[in-house]
Amino acid sequence: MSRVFLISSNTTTDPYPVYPLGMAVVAGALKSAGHQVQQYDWLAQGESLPPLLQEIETFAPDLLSISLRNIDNVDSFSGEDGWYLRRVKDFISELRKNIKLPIVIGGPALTIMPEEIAEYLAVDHAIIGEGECSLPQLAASLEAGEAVPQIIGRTEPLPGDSFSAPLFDPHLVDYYLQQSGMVNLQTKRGCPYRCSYCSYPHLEGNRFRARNPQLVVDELEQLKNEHGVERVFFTDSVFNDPQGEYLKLCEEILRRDLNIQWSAFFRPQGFGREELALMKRAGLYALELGTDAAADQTLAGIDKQLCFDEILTVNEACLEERLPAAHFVMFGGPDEDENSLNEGLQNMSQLGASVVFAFSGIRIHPGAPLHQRAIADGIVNAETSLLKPIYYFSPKIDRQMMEERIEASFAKQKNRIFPPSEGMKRMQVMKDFGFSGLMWDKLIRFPK
Ligand code: B12
Repeated sequence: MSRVFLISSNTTTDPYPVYPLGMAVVAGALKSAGHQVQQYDWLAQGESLPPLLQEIETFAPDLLSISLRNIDNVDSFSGEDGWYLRRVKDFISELRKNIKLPIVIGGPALTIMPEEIAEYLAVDHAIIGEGECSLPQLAASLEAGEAVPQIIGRTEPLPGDSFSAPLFDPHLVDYYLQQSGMVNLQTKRGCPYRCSYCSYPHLEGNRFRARNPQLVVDELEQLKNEHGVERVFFTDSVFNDPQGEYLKLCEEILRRDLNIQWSAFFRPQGFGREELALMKRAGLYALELGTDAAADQTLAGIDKQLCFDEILTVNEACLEERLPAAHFVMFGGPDEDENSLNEGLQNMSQLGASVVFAFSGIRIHPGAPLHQRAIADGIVNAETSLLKPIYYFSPKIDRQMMEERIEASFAKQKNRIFPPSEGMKRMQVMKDFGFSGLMWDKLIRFPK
């Protein structure tokens, strides 16, 4: 059996430090397959090379696994600072100067553009998609001296109950609890929606694959009892599946009297006060809503398959249940024009006490339908590299005018955030006051 040293290469703290769950999950899978593992988190354990090399030398691994979470920060206002791959490349070339080990890379960022990233980072192997089966398999093949290609394709999507349990490292859990007051867990994979800009169906497949609620609650219980975790974020692409698996999970949490707080991403459609009340009893304390666009015209432009009235209904239910909600909204997407901008800003003002995070332009990810639209609109051509982010901006509106209007409309409101750097500034202020976690939930003042 092999010895695998795992590294999480993510060091961004935007919007807050996020537990390296992908690494923990593949570490769990390797361990179950009989391999020995050690995890190293570049953010928690520091960016200096000597201690890392020391740990690698002591562990004496056969294989080095690097998890790649983000390519960039999907914010059109950021320049080079918001592009993370250069640092990873430099890091890998420094490692190469010191150690002679095969390097394999995986994770969501890699899966978005595997060939281009594998070539740019000059790694030995890159595994697309879920790592639970492929990574232990690679370790075994290399140990047996078998030839393995550089790019390894995806395996069949795992059924929900076969996802590996994350191997939480107690030191890392302590670090993240201290930094952001929470760790994370996945209750299902997949997304059946077709929002034209989004990479989720490509990353996780286009049908929901839910884990057995008992398994999830076992893990939550373990996090609470063994690691003192009181808050988690469920990392599901969409938490509220129309089949209602999410409600079964809440019922199981209640049945086991778990008393843990959690938050998740929701599609703002198909649930109301009844569901919210159940979730709140089960520990839901804040909702991140994938509202995505502000007006019916731009919602249709990204094929969101919902309309603003539905968003408003969900928002009102959240306010009535006194649950903090944040809407993530991108302006400037397909079919944005002056009319939809005006309507969108008017719509945002109807969201009351809830928070709105607005973005300008939409990051084009290869393979997403927006990519084709961007080609048709002359923003990129089929050969343009998307390794460094390129943003879709509707040709029907002037970018500068649009951004000025958003800023003016949001001015002097604590719970309306634009440009995205404004959010980071407010988070920093709150951090300085000793807050941690999502933090945006503290911006909400419910009407009396
Ligand atoms: C949940 C989530 C968030 C939450 C995280 C909350 C929390 N407390 O955990 C929030 C909202 C905070 C967030 C923030 C951001 N996110 Co985010 N996020 C996600 C999401 C939906 C899930 C990630 C996750 O945890 N998955 C669960 C774990 C278990 O899966 P995994 O990491 O993919 O690991 C599996 C495989 O990838 C693989 N694997 C992992 N490592 C390895 C290693 C090897 C060697 C191998 C072989 C395989 C392998 O095996 C694992 C098990 O199957 C993804 C989209 C998605 N559906 O994947 C985006 C995603 C990763 N995020 C993205 C981005 C950009 C960001 C931000 C930079 C945006 C921002 N400015 O706010 C920040 C960065 C946060 C940070 N500090 O890192 C992008 C990255 C794409 C890109 N262009 O870079 C994604 C892909 C979404 C998108 N827009 O397309 N995010």
